[in-house]
Amino acid sequence: MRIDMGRTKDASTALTLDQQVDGLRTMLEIRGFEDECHRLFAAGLVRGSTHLGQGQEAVSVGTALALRDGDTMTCTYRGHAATLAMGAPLDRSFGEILGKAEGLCGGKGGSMHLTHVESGAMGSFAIVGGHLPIACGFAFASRFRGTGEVSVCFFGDGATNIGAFHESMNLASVWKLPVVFICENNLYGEYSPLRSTTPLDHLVERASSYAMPGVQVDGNDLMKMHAAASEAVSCARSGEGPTFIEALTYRHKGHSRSDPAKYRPEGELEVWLEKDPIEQCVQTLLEAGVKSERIEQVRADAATSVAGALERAMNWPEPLPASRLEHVYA
Ligand SMILES: Cc1ncc(C[n+]2csc(CCOP(=O)(O)OP(=O)(O)O)c2C)c(N)n1
Ligand SMILES: [Mg+2]
Repeated sequence: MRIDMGRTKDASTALTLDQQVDGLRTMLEIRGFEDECHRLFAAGLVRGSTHLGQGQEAVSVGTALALRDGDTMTCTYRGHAATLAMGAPLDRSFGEILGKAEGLCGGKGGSMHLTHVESGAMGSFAIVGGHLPIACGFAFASRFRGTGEVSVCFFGDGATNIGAFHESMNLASVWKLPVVFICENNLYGEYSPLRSTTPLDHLVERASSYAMPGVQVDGNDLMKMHAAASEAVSCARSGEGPTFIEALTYRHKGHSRSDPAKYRPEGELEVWLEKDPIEQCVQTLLEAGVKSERIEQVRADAATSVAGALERAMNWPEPLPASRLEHVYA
């Protein structure tokens, strides 16, 4: 489903095979990172909570492949994939989750607040919808400075019922801000199915209220996700204003660490496991002529880099007690 609002040009660019293989490697590293997070939490090595997004990796990775240096990204507490896809280092991300001083935020933010400004990952936000106005702010700053940077904002289906979502969509459209709103529709907000909280089957329809182009895309397909994001990013960069992307996807695990996801109908998870973005990408690459040995090497490389990063992070020292009042507001 598409809402064009007068936009007719297809400004998307296709990924080369090498870029697709790189995308696969990043998705594998993110999956490995999150599987390890699950294990670390279960082992009691981490304080706080965590919101895993196994199954949603192609949304972040496909989008990040459409960005360039200087572009900014804001995301939610389910933000490991988005932050790593932008280029945050694996070891310092593990360090953050483990509360180490070398962590991305000095170990003070934890799983819900991964931030790596150097790669444009401007923050993970735990208040649902709270970062959409901030994404508009980054877009406004880019336009004001004339630097051509694009602001990309990831949020969930549940966030589209929050006031800040509507205010941000409205303002971005009126001011034609260079922002791309990417809704990761994983069918649930916490334990509630989408239709029990939202009167729409297709969230992309929300775009039309704000005279904004919108597109619904298979968020489990790396190449389709990249095509949708690259078109939206290119339009934003050339002054055509914002786009709303509804990426259809699914989280394999429950809402957070403590949720066994018993509310899901029987068989639903299995249907989505068949549409796993990683295995779908592998299949596409094999059909495009990439040798299976190369794929196996990428899998092995990703596993090695995740294991190495975790080992380094585990060996880092705990923060010094004196650092507890640094970087906090009194
Ligand atoms: C303003 C606000 N209200 C309620 C919550 C509690 N809460 C945390 S996650 C969540 C569900 C959000 O669902 P969705 O936007 O679909 O994102 P998902 O968790 O599926 O990625 C809620 C209601 C919150 N963090 N912030
Ligand atoms: Mg959701």
